[in-house]
Amino acid sequence: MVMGKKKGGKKKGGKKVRVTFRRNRSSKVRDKTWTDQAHQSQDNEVDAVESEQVRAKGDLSRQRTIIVHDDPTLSRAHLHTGTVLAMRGLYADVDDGQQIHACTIRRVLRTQQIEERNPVTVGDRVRFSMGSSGDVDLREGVIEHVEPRHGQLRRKSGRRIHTVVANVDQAIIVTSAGQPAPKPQLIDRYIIAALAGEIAPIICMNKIDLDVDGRAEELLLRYAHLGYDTLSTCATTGQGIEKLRNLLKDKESVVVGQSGVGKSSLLNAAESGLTLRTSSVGIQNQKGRHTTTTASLIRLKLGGYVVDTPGIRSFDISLVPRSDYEAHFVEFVEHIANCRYPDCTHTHEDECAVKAAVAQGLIHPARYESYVDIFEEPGITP
Ligand SMILES: Nc1nc2c(ncn2[C@@H]2O[C@H](COP(=O)(O)OP(=O)(O)O)[C@@H](O)[C@H]2O)c(=O)[nH]1
Ligand SMILES: [Mg+2]
Ligand SMILES: [Zn+2]
Repeated sequence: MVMGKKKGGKKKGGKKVRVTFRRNRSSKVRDKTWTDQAHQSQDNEVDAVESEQVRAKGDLSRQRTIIVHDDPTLSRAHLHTGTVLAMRGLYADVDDGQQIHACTIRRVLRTQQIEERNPVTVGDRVRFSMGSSGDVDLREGVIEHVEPRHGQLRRKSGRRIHTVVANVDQAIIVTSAGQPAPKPQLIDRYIIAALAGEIAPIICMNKIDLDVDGRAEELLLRYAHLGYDTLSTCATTGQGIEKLRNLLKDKESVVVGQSGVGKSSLLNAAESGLTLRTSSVGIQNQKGRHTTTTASLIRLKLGGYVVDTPGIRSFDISLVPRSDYEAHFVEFVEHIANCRYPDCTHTHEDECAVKAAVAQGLIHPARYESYVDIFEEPGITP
């Protein structure tokens, strides 16, 4: 056990907490699995490391009571506060406002996180200790506590929950007019995930220079009509970058979207001096994923911060209850009450007011199709 020993004298301030441990958690197998996750991505896409295990029935078996030091006067006095900038394998880079510390995560905290489903992730506000005298490496911090979050973007990754980012106000959902071609359904998935995580979606159509037939602008307009903030940009010519800057200013944002749409290029264009790695289109289309591989938080000189994320090819939103999807298709909402069946899913039912609205041209057929596809297969993006 990692927990507790060194702080034996402070038990008075502790609180008893029931924690469920994974079976065989003390065996080497688990550690190996944990470490392996740092180097593998399971679902054939760029993936962050600090995914957490979703509890499967029978997967977790043992419960123990542990002491958690949660009395601020006793146990937090020695703790530092910081923000997680990036996750690197088993380490979190934590910025305390002055410098960046490589921190590990208290194992008992990880175990609690499995239960509470809140792993340490980019954007988290954390409290950490800097090694005590008994520690071998004094420069290494240990995250002891994660502050409650607002605005988080979560997805499913295999059997795990992957919290891509925490504590952001808005998600800039980037798509591109070409190379790669826009995937409207992926936009809708990101919108659902953002809204479910209490993040405001903004739709950005990048590589607008490749929009030869105006179809990308048309797609963007579809979202503008729904009331979303939209912008069309070209990272190479600077078109729309001023608007992007204004959107980012003094806000906490995450930039999401498929690999190769130009997320990193846009941020480089928006913030002078920023040099995020970008990929060449040629390499991008092959196997190369040599660019952004994990999410990273960047403080902006213009105010606020932004999290650049690796391209995620598909976005499994099965964490969001299916019955919530209708509420995240804003143009459906006014019709829902008129469906014949109160539990209408707007798929197979007759006398469905949403379907009627599609037929009347009040709802764009592509949005409706997207809804049905996502409803039927929340885990798969075609
Ligand atoms: N034509 C064009 N290419 C762009 C634009 N923005 C980015 N690119 C190119 O698209 C490729 C992928 O960009 P990158 O920023 O790495 O995409 P990311 O994976 O979303 O971060 C790079 O070769 C960029 O030079 C744009 O507005 N127009
Ligand atoms: Mg990138
Ligand atoms: Zn209906």
